[in-house]
Amino acid sequence: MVSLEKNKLEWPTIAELMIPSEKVAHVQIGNPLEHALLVLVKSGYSAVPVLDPTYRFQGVISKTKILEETLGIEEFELNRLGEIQVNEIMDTEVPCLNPDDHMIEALHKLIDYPFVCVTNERGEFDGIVTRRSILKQYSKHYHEILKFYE
Ligand code: 4BW
Repeated sequence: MVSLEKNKLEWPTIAELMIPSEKVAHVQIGNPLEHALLVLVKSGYSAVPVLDPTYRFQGVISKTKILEETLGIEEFELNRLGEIQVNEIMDTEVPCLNPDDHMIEALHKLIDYPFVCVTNERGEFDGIVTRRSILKQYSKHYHEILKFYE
């Protein structure tokens, strides 16, 4: 919660801001692209986290990446969806956050990414922080400041 009491700003923690893992659509590294595309289409998200069987975060898979991979010279080769695994094409160069990071860390990372994964000290997946949640917090903060100086 944003509080201006005693002129001191209190920001929510990353743990308070994140969507917890049990509510995040995800796929596993060994899943075929066919399954990943099904999860992406059914959930309506353009990209979701990829986890290993021990629930560690490994990367991000997107609809765009899957479509790029299946685009042949003249047409989409949809038969390839069952032949390629998620870990072969997922993005691995993506930033992460820790649950005790400051919110400003999330803001910096969300400039370039629509969501950032939160992992604990063992690399296990805790959830995601989205652009939406950060924008909501900064909007709330802005209105609190306006009220404070009225
Ligand atoms: O199904 C949806 N429900 C709601 N309430 N909003 C949605 C949904 N799908 C998209 N949106 C909206 C959100 O504002 O469109 C934005 C862009 O979605 P995206 O990226 O391109 O699929 C959403 O912005 P956001 O909430 O800041 O989320 C940023 C990105 O985080 C999404 C998606 O890749 C990922 N994401 C969000 N919630 C997720 C999730 N991935 C897996 N599981 C979730 N629960």
